[in-house]
Amino acid sequence: MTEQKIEEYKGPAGGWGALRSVGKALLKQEIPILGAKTLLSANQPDGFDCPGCAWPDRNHASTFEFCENGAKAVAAEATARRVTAEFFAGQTVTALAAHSDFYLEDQGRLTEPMVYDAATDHYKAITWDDAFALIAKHLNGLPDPNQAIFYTSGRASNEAAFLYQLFVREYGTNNFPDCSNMCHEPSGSGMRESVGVGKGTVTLQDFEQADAIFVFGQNPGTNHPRMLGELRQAAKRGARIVSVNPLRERGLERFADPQNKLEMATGGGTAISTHYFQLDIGGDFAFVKGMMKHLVELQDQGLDVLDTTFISEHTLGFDALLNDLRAESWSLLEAESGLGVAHMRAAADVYREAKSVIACWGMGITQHQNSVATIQMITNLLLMRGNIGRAGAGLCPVRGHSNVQGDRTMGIWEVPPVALLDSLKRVFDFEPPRAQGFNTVESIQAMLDGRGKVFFALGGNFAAATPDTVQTWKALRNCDLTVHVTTKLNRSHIVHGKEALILPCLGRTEIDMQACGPQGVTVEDSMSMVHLSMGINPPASAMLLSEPAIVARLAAATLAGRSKTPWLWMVEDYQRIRDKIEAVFPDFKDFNARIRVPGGFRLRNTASERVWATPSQKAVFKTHAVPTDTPLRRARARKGDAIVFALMTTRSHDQYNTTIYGNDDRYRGVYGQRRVVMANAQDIRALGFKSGDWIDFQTVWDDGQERTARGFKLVEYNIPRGCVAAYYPETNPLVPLSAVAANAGTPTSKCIPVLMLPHKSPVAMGV
Ligand SMILES: Nc1nc2c(c(=O)[nH]1)N[C@H]1C(S)=C(S)[C@@H](COP(=O)(O)OP(=O)(O)OC[C@H]3O[C@@H](n4cnc5c(=O)[nH]c(N)nc54)[C@H](O)[C@@H]3O)O[C@H]1N2
Ligand SMILES: Nc1nc2c(c(=O)[nH]1)N[C@H]1C(S)=C(S)[C@@H](COP(=O)(O)OP(=O)(O)OC[C@H]3O[C@@H](n4cnc5c(=O)[nH]c(N)nc54)[C@H](O)[C@@H]3O)O[C@H]1N2
Ligand SMILES: [Mo]
Repeated sequence: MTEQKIEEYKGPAGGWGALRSVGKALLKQEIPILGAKTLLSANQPDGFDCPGCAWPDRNHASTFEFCENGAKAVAAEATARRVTAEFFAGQTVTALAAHSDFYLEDQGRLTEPMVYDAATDHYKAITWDDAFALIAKHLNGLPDPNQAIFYTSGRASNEAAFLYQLFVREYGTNNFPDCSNMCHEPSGSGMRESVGVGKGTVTLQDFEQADAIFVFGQNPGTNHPRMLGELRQAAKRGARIVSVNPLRERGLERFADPQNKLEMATGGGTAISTHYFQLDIGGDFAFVKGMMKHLVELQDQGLDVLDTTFISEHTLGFDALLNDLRAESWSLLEAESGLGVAHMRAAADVYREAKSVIACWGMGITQHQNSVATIQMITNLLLMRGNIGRAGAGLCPVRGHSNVQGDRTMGIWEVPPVALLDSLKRVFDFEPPRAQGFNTVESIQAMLDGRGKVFFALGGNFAAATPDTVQTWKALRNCDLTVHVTTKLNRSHIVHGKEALILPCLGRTEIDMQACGPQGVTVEDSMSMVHLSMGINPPASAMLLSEPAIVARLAAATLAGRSKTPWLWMVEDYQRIRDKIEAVFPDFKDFNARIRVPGGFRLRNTASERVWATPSQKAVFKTHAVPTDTPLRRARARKGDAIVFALMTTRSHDQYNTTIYGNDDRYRGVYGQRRVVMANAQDIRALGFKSGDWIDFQTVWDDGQERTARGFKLVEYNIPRGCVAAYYPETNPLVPLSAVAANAGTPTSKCIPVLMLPHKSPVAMGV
């Protein structure tokens, strides 16, 4: 572990720091040689798709692109460490529970299926057949299939996800909570209403042609490092890059490409953002509205800043928006964004001076109560100048997990489209359930009040990733059975139901051998490119099964005698699964042929062709008032403006969601620790604290429940007053279950009203 210190990071993002960090990760996982070979196969035509993130790669066929994030994710999977039955024999689950999340994952790859034995409080080995029989017994014993809940994390391949949704629907429910519910759900909801597709409209080629790129609430230096390559190229050819973020993220300021000899030799790097707007947490809605108001003012003065031809040919709802913007008060927009009108005008001027504009966004936009409306404001902004459906322009929600978009395409969706259900019925000859299922938050509520009895997870770490930790743990413990398909040990296996199973699976880097030979799987990236992924490493253990095989064998065991689907035959050769995918989804025509082309193919995106798949067949301008009844405002009205802070719960540089690689957040200058709170120096003083003091967080909510997270060290940081930042998942106990985005249900993890009180009890372990 590194020494604890706070020290401003002055270098560029990327560069030597990134190379050194990867070297350390490989050493830590004890895989210097295999690891290096594995790294070189990421995102290569004959290699595996990088499990790091959903950012696309250049044709999936270019020379190796170095990525610190990807390298760490690959190293974590290719680790030489193993968690065996002996490991579990050595510790009770109660003893395991006392360890940190970091410790649990750090033990290495799971090697065989395990079942919880309540008599001894140990996990012990179980055969695959017995494990499937146990799950089948529980599922078939439920009076109503809607009492079973099937979670998905976004790493599952298209093939695994397709079989999974088919199995669950043949079983009889649409209870498909997934990580997307906590992530880009609002992007899908907002864009579908506005432009008829729930996916980004741009490709990497658009990044080569954009004159301006806006990055709202996203930290690519840490979470999508390869995106910095595109931003760097854009900056070099003179495109303007505008960052909108309460924090000055290093990767958005300066980046050195580890593959560029000159930048590496000089330590210089390339300046990324030409403009940086440090607004208040949650201020984006008002900020974008202000940008649009400025454009309308200019147009009203006789300047030709709007694309009136596009607006009249392609859109509806503009007049209502126009009237709303004209009537909007600048002072309200200033108060809500935290920035002066001059800033909103300056950002709008960059926007209008650019012929083609891309708008990117991440969790800083989606994890808010008002996120759907904010995404629709960003969409309005682009529509005003026809910046959707032409070269160099468009919407770019930057997805997280490497196949989270593909999983949704395959039907992992608690609100299933009618067309999907009809196709499933036609192709597989069964009656799919039509009722809407539970999303992530609804699943937790259902498990809490006894409506959910069996919880099954295809990947992920539900206990640590979800909000309201105390409630969520109660919910999981309330289940009759919890099952996790997983690569590594994590909190969700320790916080378990009355009966519990851990089912270890192959990772994406590993060779997947089935009856007809080694199999590849497919994934869809954030720009709708679908391509093949082939593992290259020998499996971490001979007893691992692939995710498609686990789902197929479970389906065969559970649906024996009532399913017409040839489950076991389909997994002998994944081309058979892909043929069925093609039969269900018309966009996957010639699927098996098209993925043989290096780089794969792009799924049709109607909005990018200016075909609007909305009920009116037009793109729709959505008008929304500035929200004034927000949890933050209510909390401040109750407790006082000066003491209620807006807390964002965010990622450090050394973690992948709930997987903690280490305790450094290099670009933010935080080393050797995670229990810190980044706060404005004036706020620290005004509260009577000094930098380095310890505080406890307490959520200000109105349901009478106390939510606290104890023991965070105050760090002076360049962040607007009234705003603070701390790391997730440690802060998840603070996020109330009922704090969700309107029309999307996403936990509002970027804006929790909190008090910071003097620290009382010893630093908490765990979560
Ligand atoms: N290394 C690494 N890579 C990852 C992940 C990881 O954990 N580690 N996670 C993956 C996943 S699943 C996802 S979804 C993505 C997440 O990638 P991001 O979308 O970048 O998510 P966060 O790190 O949570 O950070 C969000 C950014 O939003 C800013 N922000 C917070 N509140 C606001 C606000 O109100 N307005 C604005 N404008 N900005 C705000 C924060 O300062 C931060 O820069 O990354 C993926 N890639
Ligand atoms: N407070 C707060 N909460 C948040 C967020 C936030 O910003 N703030 N972000 C939210 C977001 S954007 C997301 S996407 C969710 C993430 O939620 P999840 O997707 O549920 O969580 P992860 O941490 O990505 O899951 C990591 C686990 O996946 C397993 N795993 C890794 N690879 C594989 C594989 O190939 N197959 C299988 N079966 N398992 C594998 C490993 O056991 C590992 O422990 O968290 C959300 N929660
Ligand atoms: Mo995510």
